[in-house]
Amino acid sequence: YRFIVTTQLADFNKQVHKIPQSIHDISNGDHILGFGVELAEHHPGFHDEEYKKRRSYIGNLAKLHKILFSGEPIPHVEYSDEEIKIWGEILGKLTYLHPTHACKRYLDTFQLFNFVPDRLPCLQELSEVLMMRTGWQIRPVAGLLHPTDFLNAMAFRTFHCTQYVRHGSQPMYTPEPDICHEILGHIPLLADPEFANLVQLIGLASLRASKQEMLHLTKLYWYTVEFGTVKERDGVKAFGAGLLSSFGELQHMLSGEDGSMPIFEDLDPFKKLPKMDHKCGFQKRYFLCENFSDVASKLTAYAKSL
Ligand code: TIH
Ligand code: FE2
Repeated sequence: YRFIVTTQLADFNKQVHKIPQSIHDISNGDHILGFGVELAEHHPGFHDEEYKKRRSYIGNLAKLHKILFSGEPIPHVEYSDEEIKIWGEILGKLTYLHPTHACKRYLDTFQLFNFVPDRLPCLQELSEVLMMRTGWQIRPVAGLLHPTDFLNAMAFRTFHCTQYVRHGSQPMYTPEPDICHEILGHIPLLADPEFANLVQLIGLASLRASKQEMLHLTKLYWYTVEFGTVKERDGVKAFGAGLLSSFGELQHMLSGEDGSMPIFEDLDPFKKLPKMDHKCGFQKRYFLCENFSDVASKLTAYAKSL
């Protein structure tokens, strides 16, 4: 009997990754993808050695952080004047565009955080606000985390956030997440109970997902939490964090000011979704939802089918 159980388990573990039982089973440092310290050639910081050094310093702080073991707070980063200037510039531009481009629920939760241009908030204080409002917590990460770890952590209401600041040469769009994207894109809506549940749903569905299902869930995450749009009375609004944190992409969403008007489509979680791309600039298509409960019921239906 023991033999059978063990072999079955071994087979099972071959098909799917090891299922984490808690956030402690998920590493924030073992599977960093893409950029990390090795920036790709098209990255705005590719030729900037000082910038790369700064990122690896901040990234290493995140790697050393042990979540909740001994209740260790998220490492504090002393941001330079230049980094704070980039944050302030992004905040200023976005607060000008959000009233017309961001969804109502984002505008409401945004008010909870008194973001000011001359101070870059620390992740620890934001994590505490989320914990009080929705039971979510932030965990620092050195760069883009492997989707399996990233999605699995969402099952435990844990959101991995980068801590470095984007390169100053292109503040209005960066091809990868940075702390401005995390704070201005993700954090406010994670304080909204309905949205917070919807994000956790993707995480829960990912716990026992096969490789193929994981890729599909990553796309569902991508086209909702990162680049989702919603119909409101006065037009299409953004709820995806990749839109909300990028002045350039928000403008593109509504005006296609670069000459390429994006396509809007209904989201069908059972259909094959387009390949994800964030290295070639703005998205070419966005999925348009009715409201958060529409997104949640679509995701629930798909999760139940797994
Ligand atoms: N493009 C976003 C920004 O400029 O804020 C960051 C990213 C979100 C998702 C992928 S890259
Ligand atoms: Fe993101």
